[in-house]
Amino acid sequence: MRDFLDWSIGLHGKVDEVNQRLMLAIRTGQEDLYRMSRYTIEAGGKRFRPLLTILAYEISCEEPYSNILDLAAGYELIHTASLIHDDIIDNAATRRGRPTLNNVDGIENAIVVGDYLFAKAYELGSRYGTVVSKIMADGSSRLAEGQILEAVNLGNLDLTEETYLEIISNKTARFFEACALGATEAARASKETSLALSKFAYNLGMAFQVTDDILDIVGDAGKLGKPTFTDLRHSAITLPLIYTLRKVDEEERMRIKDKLLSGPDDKFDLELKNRMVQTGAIDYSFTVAKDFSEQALDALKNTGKSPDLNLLMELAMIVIERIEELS
Ligand code: GRG
Repeated sequence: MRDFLDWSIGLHGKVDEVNQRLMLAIRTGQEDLYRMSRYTIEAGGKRFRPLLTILAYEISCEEPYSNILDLAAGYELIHTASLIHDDIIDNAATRRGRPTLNNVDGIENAIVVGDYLFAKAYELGSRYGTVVSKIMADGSSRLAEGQILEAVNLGNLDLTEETYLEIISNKTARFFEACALGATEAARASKETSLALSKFAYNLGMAFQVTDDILDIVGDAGKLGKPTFTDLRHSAITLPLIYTLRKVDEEERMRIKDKLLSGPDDKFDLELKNRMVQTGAIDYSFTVAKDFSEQALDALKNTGKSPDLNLLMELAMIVIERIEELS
């Protein structure tokens, strides 16, 4: 079975070029701002969004991918800014296998670094014209909408699967979609190509986020580079919990609710994880993730054949195979 690292081996050159653009974009004479910005950029990450942007561009036109590197870097900057702000909100201690920026340089500085990266992202996006800038802005607005919809539903054990899907659609999938849409617009792709790639990216994002939520429960913290059970600790209601609550009786439901709202409890985390396995909640969530991955593959079925298309198709499979790899 191939994992994400195997998948990206042939793309290391592209990742290096994206990293160079990122370093150029964040350059500033304000040394502390530069150091803090570099800290988060150098922590790495999978660079999913820039790679998706580059591959979508290459599939859409014959131009060299160097044309799209700034946009790819712009998307990564928005993503990184959102992670910095997310870590502040969650008071998270580690990210990408390192102490978070809020942990190292304090919340006040981390807020500003997030804002700075966000501003620099738009500087890069603006090089591609107003339509691409608007696509970028729409993707970012959806991130904020998803984050707030999630926040106002923290601890809401009546959250429906439908609202959960709306949250992850906004906070993850729409941004993946924006990467593909920005790339196809910059490439002046046909409507069909643009639709196929954006549909692929959206469903990939959905599969990715459902998988992420499963891994938060069954994942191995060491392999993930971040702690597990963070959703439960922050009362974020995700699909495995929604399904479990549907399956248990009222008494157990009340007990889970009390326990979740009464603060961290390692023993209860493990107990709940076991219940999620027993009730079939993990299997069900996996089926949902798989369904999105299949829809992603389906979107590309009439797009022809090319090595880049094969890479995207493999990605849609690898995204859900992460569950075995990382748990
Ligand atoms: C508009 C900048 C901005 C912020 C809006 C805080 C916030 C409000 C949004 C955060 C939304 C959020 C945390 C979405 C989760 C997205 C996600 C799946 C993160 C993990 O992505 P990976 O696994 O991370 O690609 P790496 O580290 O590999 O890049």
